[in-house]
Parts: sequence; C-alpha cells; structure tokens
Amino acid sequence: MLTLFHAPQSRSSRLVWLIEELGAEVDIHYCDILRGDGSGAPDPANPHPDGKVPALLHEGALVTESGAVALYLTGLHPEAGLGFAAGDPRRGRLLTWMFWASGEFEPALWSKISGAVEADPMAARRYQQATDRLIEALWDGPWLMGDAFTVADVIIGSGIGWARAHLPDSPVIDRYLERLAQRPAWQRARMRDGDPFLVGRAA
Ligand SMILES: N[C@@H](CCC(=O)N[C@@H](CS)C(=O)NCC(=O)O)C(=O)O
Repeated sequence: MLTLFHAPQSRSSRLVWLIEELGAEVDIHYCDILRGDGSGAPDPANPHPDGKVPALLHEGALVTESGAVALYLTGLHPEAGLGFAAGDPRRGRLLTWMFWASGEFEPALWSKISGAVEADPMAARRYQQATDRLIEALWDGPWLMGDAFTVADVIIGSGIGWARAHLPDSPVIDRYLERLAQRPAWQRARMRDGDPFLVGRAA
C-alpha cells in the first residue's frame, strides 16, 4: 500500500501529477503544512521528519524529497515508460535532469525570486546557466529528452509552471508549458490537487 502525504498547491502537487501519468494506485493523504506566509501548521500524521511534503509511505518505508519520491514511483511502474532501466543509455541523462532540478534549477529560481541574482555575480551566472540549459534542451522538443516524455518533464515542468514569471521571456518555454497543460494526466491532477471534498462541492 502506497500513501502520498500531499498539501494542495505545493511541491507535492507534482507527485499527484506523476501518479496520474503513471496510472499508479496511491492513496493521497491531504495534509496541512506551514506555508511561506506563516499560515498552516505541520500535520502530526505526516511522517516527514521536517513536517514537509511530499512524503511517501510504502508498506511502512518512508521516502522523502520530490526527486527521490518521483524516481521511486517511476521505478514501480516500468510499464508507463516514464523512466529508463539501469543499462539503458538514456538513463544517465534522465538522472542528470532529475538531480539538476534540485541541485541547480530550484536554487537558481530561488536566487532570482530572492533578488540574489541582481546582487551577486555568481548567482547571476548560475541563473543564466540554468535558464540557457533549459531553453537549449527544449528547443527541439517536444520534451526535455526529445520524443520521450519522462518523469523529468513532470518535475522540471511543474517547476517552470510555478515560477514562469521568474524565467526569461521565451516562446520555447511557453510552448512547452502549453504542451504540458494539454496532457490529460496534468488536467486530472489539477482536479485531484485540492481537497477532494471542496473539489466535489465545486463540481
Ligand atoms: N526539497 C524538498 C522540499 C520540500 C518542501 O520544502 N516542501 C514545502 C511545500 S512546497 C513544505 O512542506 N513546507 C513546509 C515547511 O517548511 O514546514 C522536496 O522537494 O521534497
């Protein structure tokens, strides 16, 4: 049995999307978190050691960190084709994108949001490198790894969507977001992201 601890409109939303892409059977435990504006509070039922989301429980085993949760779920569903098995020559590139997302891309975005890019030349360089790499990779498309839609598109694509205003003007990025938004799993995930009780009432 798999349970995802998820807070609407947070970093765990991308895992809800991934679950839809994979067709995975995962219970979603909707929980509260402490938000950036000071609202909310950690949910005592959430097993994440810092009270954050996402957290995944699989038969009692805990997985945290978005990239780890995403690769874990993808590995459980090879039939969905969102990852590559060990030995596949494309796997190295996929893992590179996954670790680039948390090691380079997210820090670069935060340094733009915080204003560090304007104040610190190294932060500016890092931001430039990250955005250049992204646009170059998406130039041919349709996905980060060409014709293969992968778990990296879910993780990085959701980050792009969230931080679009902090990325350069680029039709390449905009067209990529449009393609992502056309995916049925993305549309289903948007409905599932919020509290199911509230979504049910709205429908
Ligand atoms: N590196 C972590 C970051 C997780 C994270 O910061 N999640 C936020 C939601 S976007 C959270 O749960 N914040 C609550 C808190 O800081 O207590 C990951 O990607 O899994």
